[in-house]
Amino acid sequence: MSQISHSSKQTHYRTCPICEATCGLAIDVVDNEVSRIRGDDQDVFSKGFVCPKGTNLGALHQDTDRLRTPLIKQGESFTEASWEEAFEAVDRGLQRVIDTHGRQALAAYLGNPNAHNFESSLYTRPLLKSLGTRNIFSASTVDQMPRHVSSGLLYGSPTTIPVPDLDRTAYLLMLGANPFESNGSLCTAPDFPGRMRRIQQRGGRIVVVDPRRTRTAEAADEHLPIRPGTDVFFLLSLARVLTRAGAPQLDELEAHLQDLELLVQALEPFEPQNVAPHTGLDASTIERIALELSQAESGAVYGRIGVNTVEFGTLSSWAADVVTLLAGHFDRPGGLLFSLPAHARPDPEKPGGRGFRTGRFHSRVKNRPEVMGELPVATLSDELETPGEGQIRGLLTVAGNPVLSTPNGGRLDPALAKLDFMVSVDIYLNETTRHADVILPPPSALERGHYDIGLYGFAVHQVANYSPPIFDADGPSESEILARLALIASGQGPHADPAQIDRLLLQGMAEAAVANPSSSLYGQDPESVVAADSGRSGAEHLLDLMLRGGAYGDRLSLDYLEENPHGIDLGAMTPRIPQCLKTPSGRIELMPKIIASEIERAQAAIEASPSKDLVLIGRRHVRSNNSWLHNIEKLVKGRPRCTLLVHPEDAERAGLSDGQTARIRSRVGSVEAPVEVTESIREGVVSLPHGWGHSHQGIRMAVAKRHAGVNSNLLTDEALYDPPSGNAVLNGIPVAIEPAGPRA
Ligand SMILES: Nc1nc2c(c(=O)[nH]1)N[C@H]1C(S)=C(S)[C@@H](COP(=O)(O)OP(=O)(O)OC[C@H]3O[C@@H](n4cnc5c(=O)[nH]c(N)nc54)[C@H](O)[C@@H]3O)O[C@H]1N2
Ligand SMILES: Nc1nc2c(c(=O)[nH]1)N[C@H]1C(S)=C(S)[C@@H](COP(=O)(O)OP(=O)(O)OC[C@H]3O[C@@H](n4cnc5c(=O)[nH]c(N)nc54)[C@H](O)[C@@H]3O)O[C@H]1N2
Ligand code: SF4
Ligand SMILES: [Mo]
Repeated sequence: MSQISHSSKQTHYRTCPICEATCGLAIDVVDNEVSRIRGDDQDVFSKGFVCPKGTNLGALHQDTDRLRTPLIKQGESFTEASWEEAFEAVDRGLQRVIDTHGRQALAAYLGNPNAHNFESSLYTRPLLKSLGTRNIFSASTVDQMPRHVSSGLLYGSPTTIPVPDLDRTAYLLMLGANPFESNGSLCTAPDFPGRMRRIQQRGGRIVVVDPRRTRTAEAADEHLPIRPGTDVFFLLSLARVLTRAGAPQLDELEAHLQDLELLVQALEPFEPQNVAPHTGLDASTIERIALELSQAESGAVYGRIGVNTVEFGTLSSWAADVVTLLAGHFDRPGGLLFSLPAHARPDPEKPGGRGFRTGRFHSRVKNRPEVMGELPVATLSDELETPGEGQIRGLLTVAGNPVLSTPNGGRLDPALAKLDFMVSVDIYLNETTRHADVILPPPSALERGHYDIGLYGFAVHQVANYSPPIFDADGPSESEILARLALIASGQGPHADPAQIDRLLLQGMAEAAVANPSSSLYGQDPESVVAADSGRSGAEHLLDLMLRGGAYGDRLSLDYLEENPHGIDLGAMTPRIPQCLKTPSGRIELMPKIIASEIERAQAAIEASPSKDLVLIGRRHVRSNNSWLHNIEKLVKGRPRCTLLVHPEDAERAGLSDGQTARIRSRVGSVEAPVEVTESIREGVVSLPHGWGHSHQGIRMAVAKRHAGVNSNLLTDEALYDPPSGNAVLNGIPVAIEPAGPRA
C-alpha cells in the first residue's frame, strides 16, 4: 500500500498530531510497517516526553477498521466506491439540495482533528466559503469559543490568547484543567506534568481549582474543590480583592488599558463573603489566594474546559486574564504572555485594528448570534428539525463526531437520519458518519505532513517543526479532498482540477504578504513569491509561504524545517503589548458592553440563593482522545473507564454502592453506568467521561463496540449555553441518580 520503500529499519522524526502537546516522536519503520514509536529525546520542545496515544500511532495507522476507500450508502449498508464515483455522488447529492432548497439548506460541521492538521486548517476555509451557507458549526462551540470571545473583546482578535509562562512562573492558579490527562489545552506544553514539577522545584506554587481531586490536583500544592460552574464568582472576587483599595499600580501597562476605573467599580459586589456560599470556597481562602497571587514574583491564571464549557464561560475566560493583569503579571515573563508562532504575520509597529464583533447574523430558529462566522452547535438540532425556509437538508462533516460530542446527542442522532444528503470526510464509519450518504476517507496521520498551524500560537515556548509524510497515501490528500469538495460546492462539478484552489489560496496569501510592511516579503512581486518554490503540494507550498513571510521570516522556510527534524527553537515568549492589540482603541479594552452585561448577570446570580442540585461534570483519560481512539485495543484494554464517579455521601443517599449500575437522568435523557464510589469527587457532583457510547447499529469499529460505554452527551442539555459565545454548557448539568432497576 505504501510506495516509499523501507526494507531496513529507518527512524523518522515527527510531531504527534493527536493532542495539543505537539510531542516529538521517533518512529521506527521496518518493511513498510511501524515497528516502534518512542519519544524523540532530541525534540527541541518535548525532549523525549510522550504519552500512550503517541506511541500507538502505528496501531491507528494499521487499524483495519480505518477506512481506506470511499463508501457510498446503498439502502441500509455501505459499498466501496472509487474516488471518482464518490465525488460524482457528492456532486449529485449536494446539487440536488441546492437546486431544491437553496444554499441555506446546506450546513457544515468541523470537528476537533481539523485543528491538528495543517491541510484542513488551510483548505476548510475555501470549502466553507463555496458552500455559501450561514449554517456553519464546529466543535469550537462545545469547547473554547468563550475563550475566543473574551480575547476578541479584550485584545481585538479572537485568536490572541495569552498563555501561562509555565517555564518561568512562580505561581500558577489553574482552573478546570487537567493536564495530567489532557496534556494541556490552549497551552501547548509537552510534558506539562514535568513543567509543573519544575515550578515547584524552583520554589513556586501551584493551586488547582477543580471539583474533582484529579492527578493534576494531587500534584499541586493546594487543591480547591469548587462547586461546578462557579469559578466566575471566585475569579471576580479575586479581582475585587485586588481592587478594593482602588486600581492597582500597573506601571507601563497602564497606558495600554481602557476603562480600568469602570472595571474597578463593576467589581464592587463581588466581595469574598458574597461569593463564598456559591463556590463552596471560604471567603478567607479567596482573600489569601488573591494576596498570594499579587505578592508572587510572577504568576498566571489559566482556565480551560472546566471554566469554558459552563454558563459563564466567556466571563470566566475574561476574568482569568483580568485577575492576572490586576495582580501585575500580565505580558511579563513568568506571567501570561502571547506566543508568536513562526507562521503568523509579524506584529505591526502600531497597535489597533477593526476589533471584534459577534452577531453579524443570527441562527434561524433560536436567533443565536454568529461568532467567528459560525453558529452554536447546540442549536444544530433546532435547525435540522424545524421546517421552513432555510431548514438544513444537506450536511457536510469534516473530522467530527457530533452524535457523541455535542449536547443532547439523543436528539441530534435521529435528526441526522432525516437529512436529504450527508457527506463526511472521516477515517471511521462511526456514530455520526453512519448517517452519511458518502464517506471520504483521508490518508492516515503518517501519510501526511505535519506542522501545528493551530497550536504553536498557544505554545509556552516558541518552536517550529515540520514533519514530512512517512508513508505514501493511496488516495487523495485531505487538502485535495477538501479542494475538490469546494469545487463541487461552487458548481464546478466533480472533475474540476483541485490545483485551482491551490493557486487561489497561494495568490491570496502572496498578495497579503507582499502588502504587509512588517513581512520580510514586503514589496516583492507576488508572482515571483509564489513561483519561488515548486515541487511541493499546494498545502506545503502555502505553509512555506507563511513561514517565509512570517514572524521570523528571513530565517525560516519549509526546506529549513525539513533539514531540522527535531524542530527549531525560537526562544521564550516575549512581551507583545501593545503591538499585538487589534482593538479599535489600540488598547486592552477591559469593559466592552458584552462584558459589562455579563457582570450584571453574574451579580444577579450571586444575589440568588446558591444551587443545591446534584450536578454532572465530565473527565478525560490519558489513553483516550474524545470519541475516536477507542478502536485501538492497546488504548482501551483494562478496567472499563466509562464509569460514574460518586462521592460516598451522595452514593449513600441514592442507595448506590461501588460497582453497582446507576441510572443517571437529566432534563433531556438518561443513561446507565457502573458506579465508582470515591472521595476524590466533591459532594454534590458526579462525573462521567464523554466520547463513549459506541453501541449504535452500523458502526465499523469492532474494538470500540466491545468497550462501548455510554454517551454522556445523552445527558447534557442543548438548552444550556454561555450567551456571548453560544458555547454549550457541558459541565454542571443538573442530574438525578438512582440504582438502575428494571424500568417502569
Ligand atoms: N460532555 C462533554 N462533551 C464534550 C467535551 C467534554 O469535555 N464533555 N469536550 C468537547 C471538546 S473539547 C471537543 S474538541 C469536542 C470534539 O468533538 P468532535 O471533533 O466532534 O469529536 P471527536 O471525537 O474529536 O471526533 C473526531 C472525528 O474525526 C475523525 N478523524 C480523526 N482523525 C482524522 C483525520 O485526520 N481526518 C479526518 N477527516 N477525520 C479524522 C474521527 O474518526 C472522528 O469521527 O467534544 C466536545 N464534547
Ligand atoms: N487524553 C486526552 N487528552 C486530551 C483530550 C482527550 O479527550 N483525552 N481532549 C483534548 C481536547 S479536545 C481538549 S479541549 C483538551 C481539554 O483539556 P483540559 O481542559 O485540561 O481537559 P479536562 O480533562 O476536560 O479538564 C477539565 C477539568 O475541569 C474540571 N471541571 C469540570 N467542571 C468544572 C468547573 O465548573 N470548575 C472547575 N474549576 N473545574 C471543573 C474537571 O473535573 C476536569 O478535571 O484536552 C485535549 N487532550
Ligand atoms: S501528549 Fe499528545 S502530542 Fe504528546 S504523544 Fe501524547 S497524544 Fe501525542
Ligand atoms: Mo477540545
